[in-house]
Amino acid sequence: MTDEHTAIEGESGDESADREPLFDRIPRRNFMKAGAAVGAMGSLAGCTGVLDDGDDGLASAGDVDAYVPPGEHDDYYAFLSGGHSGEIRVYGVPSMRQLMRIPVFGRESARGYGFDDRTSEMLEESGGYTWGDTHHPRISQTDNDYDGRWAFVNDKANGRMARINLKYFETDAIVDIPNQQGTHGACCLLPDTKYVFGVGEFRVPMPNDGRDLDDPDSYTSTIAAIDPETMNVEWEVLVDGNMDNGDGGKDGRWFFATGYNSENATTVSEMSASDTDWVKAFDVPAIEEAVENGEYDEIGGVPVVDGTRDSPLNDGDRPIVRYLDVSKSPHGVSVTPDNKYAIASGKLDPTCSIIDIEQLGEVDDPNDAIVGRPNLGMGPLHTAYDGRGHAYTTLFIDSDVVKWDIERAVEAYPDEEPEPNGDNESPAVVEKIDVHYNPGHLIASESYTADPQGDWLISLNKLSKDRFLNVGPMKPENDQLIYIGDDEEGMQLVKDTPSYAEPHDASIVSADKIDPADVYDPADYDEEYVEFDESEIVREDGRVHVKMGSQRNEFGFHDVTVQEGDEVTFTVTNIETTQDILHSLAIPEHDVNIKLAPQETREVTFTADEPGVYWMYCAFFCSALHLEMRSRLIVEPAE
Ligand code: K7E
Ligand code: CUA
Repeated sequence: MTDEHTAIEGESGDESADREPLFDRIPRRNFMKAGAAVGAMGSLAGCTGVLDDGDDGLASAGDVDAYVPPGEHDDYYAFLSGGHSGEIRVYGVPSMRQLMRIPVFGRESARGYGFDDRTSEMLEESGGYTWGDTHHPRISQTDNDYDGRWAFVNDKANGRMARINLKYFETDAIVDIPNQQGTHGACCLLPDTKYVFGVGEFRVPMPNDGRDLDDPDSYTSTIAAIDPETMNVEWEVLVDGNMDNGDGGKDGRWFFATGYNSENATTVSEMSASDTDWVKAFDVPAIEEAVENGEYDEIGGVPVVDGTRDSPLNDGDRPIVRYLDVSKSPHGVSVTPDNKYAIASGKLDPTCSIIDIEQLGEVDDPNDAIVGRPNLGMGPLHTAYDGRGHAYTTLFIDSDVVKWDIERAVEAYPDEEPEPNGDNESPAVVEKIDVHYNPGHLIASESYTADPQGDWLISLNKLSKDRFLNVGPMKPENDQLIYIGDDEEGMQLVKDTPSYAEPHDASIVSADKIDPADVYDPADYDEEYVEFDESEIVREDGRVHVKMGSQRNEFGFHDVTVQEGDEVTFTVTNIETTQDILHSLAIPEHDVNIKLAPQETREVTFTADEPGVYWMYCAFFCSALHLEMRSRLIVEPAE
């Protein structure tokens, strides 16, 4: 992923990329997996022993050092969704410093996102909505490991999926998924990210064109299989009931989705009436075969395969969708690192359901593939893994993270499992830690791969209550960092991190698996690169095309004169090759604002509709003469 520009040494003399990471990465990883003493880790890290073991719930014991000194780098990137702020946030782990924000579904002025022609057209063509609701950031994998290419994230609000290019940490594609109203779950089919799946949550008439308005029994939802390269929807499968979260298996065969409304209801009490709902297991190669054989209807421009229970495609020996009965309104589902089990969390029931993936392909009754139902506590939502055989599940109602032993839960089922009443825990429970408060997702480092690192876990808590300075009625949420690398000491709460509304899921990726560029490569975009001394103005029938370079501290033209009513396009290149040196083009009273990182070109088109003088200026502080970096746009009155 490198190119000739990334190696350029800047005038700012930044050497930080060459520094040693905080912890010695190679030996650390193996010995943490073996559950070595934190003291040993501390000596590597120059540990200072920062935690007390008071009874305030802060930490049980030990001295985990999550301190990352100034100038040092973190070991991991964490990609957190931003919920209805419509973005992705990038944190460093373990420092929990926020490193960057990536706008996805909404305009964002600091990055000029949704202001230049390219990104505003992308937002327009994917529906023209001004906001989105990101929940599940998933990172592309090759051979069940992060490959550093892309992040994907859903839009629960408007049924879309976006792709973020991890060379530039920017959104480069958005698809408006046909036939889906709310796309909730998002995940990849592994080992090689053959598809990105969007899981449709809201059941609607199919197609939703005014038919069946008051006939909720006929509403349906679909999963959509999206090609990660083209971002085209390849096919969809229509099912009974709604769907919620999803996870793809690691050997290319199965995809799992939970659902909470097998009742086909439209009110909350009806939706939670039944004692069981489904996990649906989609047999991907069988679906692909049905598509190849033309066994689908084309709806909304995509092949839609019928995966409802009565479908003939679910009749033979190889049903395309298997419906498993699990306890009431399951929420999260995630596949274990070894691809042995899919674990679905009960939400309105204190158990998780463990599905044996191998047996799923063999048994006649899919319910026979359920091999465990540990009673964990109140409100299990999501589950993550440490690669040492433990699962970690958030308990929303109890405000706990529960650590449990997966194989022990399988052994205990059904005879040793207590009645699920919340008081008696499964013998599989190893320990619980209080979190503050009411966790939704949790994520462990590289938990979605075949090889989790087993050191850090973030609990994404919905409420912070009084743990931070009061900032008014809307409180920050609280992302808590928990050390899970020591099975003897147990889980240790290390850090509270206030966060803006609202992270749902996250992915934590080793820093060395992502290789972002320092400057743009003009070969990666279509806009014309404009050298500073080749700046030119092209005029044609009421259209003015200004092509100009920019550098410290001037634009290619000091004055640009146009006529009132002209349609004006600026193509502007930042010709700098020095990392960190950004310029921008801001034009007051014309809503023009484009960001230009080194070697980047952006284009913006607008109408000059008011005569007058407008100072075009650079909005990034680029040098001591930054304030002087401005030119005039002169709009002459129409005759
Ligand atoms: Cu549980 Cu959208 Cu993954 Cu929120 S979902 S918490
Ligand atoms: Cu260029 Cu400020």
